[in-house]
Amino acid sequence: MRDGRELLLALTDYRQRFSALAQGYDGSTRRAAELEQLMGEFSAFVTDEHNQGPLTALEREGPAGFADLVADLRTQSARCAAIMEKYRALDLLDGRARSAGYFANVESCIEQEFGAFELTSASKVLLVGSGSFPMTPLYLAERIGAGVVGIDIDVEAVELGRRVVQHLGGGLEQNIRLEHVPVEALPFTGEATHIIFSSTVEAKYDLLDLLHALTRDEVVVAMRFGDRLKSLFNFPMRQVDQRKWRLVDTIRRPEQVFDIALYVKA
Ligand SMILES: C[S@+](CC[C@@H](N)C(=O)[O-])C[C@H]1O[C@@H](n2cnc3c(N)ncnc32)[C@H](O)[C@@H]1O
Repeated sequence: MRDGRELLLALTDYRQRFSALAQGYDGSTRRAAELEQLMGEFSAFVTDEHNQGPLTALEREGPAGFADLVADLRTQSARCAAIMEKYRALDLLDGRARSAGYFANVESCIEQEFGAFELTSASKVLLVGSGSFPMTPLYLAERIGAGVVGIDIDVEAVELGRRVVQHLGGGLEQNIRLEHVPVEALPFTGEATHIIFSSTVEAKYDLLDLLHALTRDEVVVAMRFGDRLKSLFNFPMRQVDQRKWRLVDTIRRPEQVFDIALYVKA
């Protein structure tokens, strides 16, 4: 097991490597293998409970600059998660990867995502942070037949995402729409039966607050998040305004990089 000092060195090293890879993105897949390797290592790191003790000790001790290091590591790793999807999209579009198999790593999540609030082909799902490789919309459209609108603040992600959906074909494009539009300007927000927030969307709790006035009374929200060790990679769970939203379930997934909190209107 690492001690606090070793953990601090490991976090500093991860931040440096993520930051260099994020800055090095140039629209090509030159550094894709390097990033994939780092992301695999970091995912194992944030799901290894042995690292929790030293992290808690460090948080208690609070060495100079530690809070900034953690916040920056989260920002840089989130940027890299988005870049990973760009690499996947570019690989697929350039014929370097097969489409099958891409659904596999998110299936375990999506199947459990809404707990008792099941999705059907009549569901209308809004995904905030759809990314360049929109795995969640693809899965929901393909397996459940639900209609999905994904939005993203990154215009390149929306464009790549649209090309991926088009490329995969099979009628998926009829059920999936990807937009570079804020939630408050999207008419679909008022129709959605289910909303999913990607875990690496920093503004997700501010947006949830905003969405209360814009959504149907019976809407169910799945908030992907990561606390404790997982908050090195994910934006953590926050208190919500209890006059607006009620936490009805928390789905913990020890082996996966993020967990899911389910909210309904209070
Ligand atoms: C890498 S994940 C995408 C996960 C997704 N591909 C899926 O299918 O589950 C996060 C995405 O959220 C986007 N994002 C971050 N902040 C956002 C915001 N405030 N509104 C919309 N999208 C945001 C990022 O640009 C990034 O593409």
